[in-house]
Parts: sequence; C-alpha cells; structure tokens
Amino acid sequence: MEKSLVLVKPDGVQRGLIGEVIARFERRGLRLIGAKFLQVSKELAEQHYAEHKGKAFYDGLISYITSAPVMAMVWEGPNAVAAIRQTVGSTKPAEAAPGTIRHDFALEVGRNLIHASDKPETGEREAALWFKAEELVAWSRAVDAWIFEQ
Ligand code: DAT
Ligand code: MG
Repeated sequence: MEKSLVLVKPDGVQRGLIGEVIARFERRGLRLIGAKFLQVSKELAEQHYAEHKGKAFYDGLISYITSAPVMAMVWEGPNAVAAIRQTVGSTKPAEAAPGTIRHDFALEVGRNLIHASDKPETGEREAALWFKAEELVAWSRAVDAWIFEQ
C-alpha cells in the first residue's frame, strides 16, 4: 500500500485547520497509520527539505516550518501519493484548483498550509524520517473492502 507523509504546517495549525485537513483525507477513504504533533527542529527541517538547499526560498522555508508546531501524519491507500497531492493542490495556492486544500485555504506559496510527499519513494523516505517504525500502525478497517478494490 502506498504511503504519504502529510504535514499540517504551522500556518494550518495556528489557523485551526488540522481537523479540516484530516476530515478531507478520511472522507476520501485514505487510512491514517501514524500521527504526531511536534515542534520541528532545524535538523529535521533541513533533512526534510534537503532537495531545496541552495534555492532562494530555502531559508524562508526552514524558518516557516520551524516557526510553530506542525501536525505530522502518514496516510496510506492505493495511489495514495497522487490522490493526496490532488486533494492538496498545486504548490502555489493561486494556481491550485478550486476545491483543493491550498485553493480553499491559502493565497501564498510561503504559507501554503500543507506538505504531502511527491512520489511513492518520497513517501517511504519521509515516513521513515518523521516516524519510528513502531509509531506506524498496521491496521485494517471493517469498511476497507468498500473503499479498496483489492
Ligand atoms: P510542494 O510543497 O508542493 O511539494 P516543493 O517541494 O516544490 O512543493 O517545495 C517545497 C515548499 O517550498 C513549498 O511547499 C513552498 C516552498 N516553495 C516552493 N517553490 C517556491 C517558490 N518558487 N517560492 C517560494 N517558496 C517556494
Ligand atoms: Mg515537495
């Protein structure tokens, strides 16, 4: 089953949108397998955003993600990465499709409210970076057969 890390970033937490984000993924049928609320260290932020090191927005990105607590989660499901990115919307909120989280709750790329893994391999890597193996729960729901074809 594909996994994606999802972060409700500091702006989403401050604005009281954790529940809204969780509700959208639950409603979509995705299965939550890990969650924690934490203040992100500079070290974790730098590891998480290593691919962006050296870019003009990198310093701002690190200070944004470490500025206040985040809600970190791992969600799984068939094609979970693409499905979650679709629900999240484009990186720049002004380009995000109506109905997506970034469209519905954000205006600026530097306050785009949420992170989601961009590829299945990234989902695995980010889940392992943010969560210990024992913090991820393998479980099934009675309703799974009505949401997952296999
Ligand atoms: P995403 O978060 O949609 O995966 P990304 O991985 O390309 O986007 O970039 C990570 C974050 O960095 C993004 O959520 C916001 C910030 N960012 C990306 N491109 C930016 C830009 N051109 N200007 C300012 N911030 C940017
Ligand atoms: Mg990304």
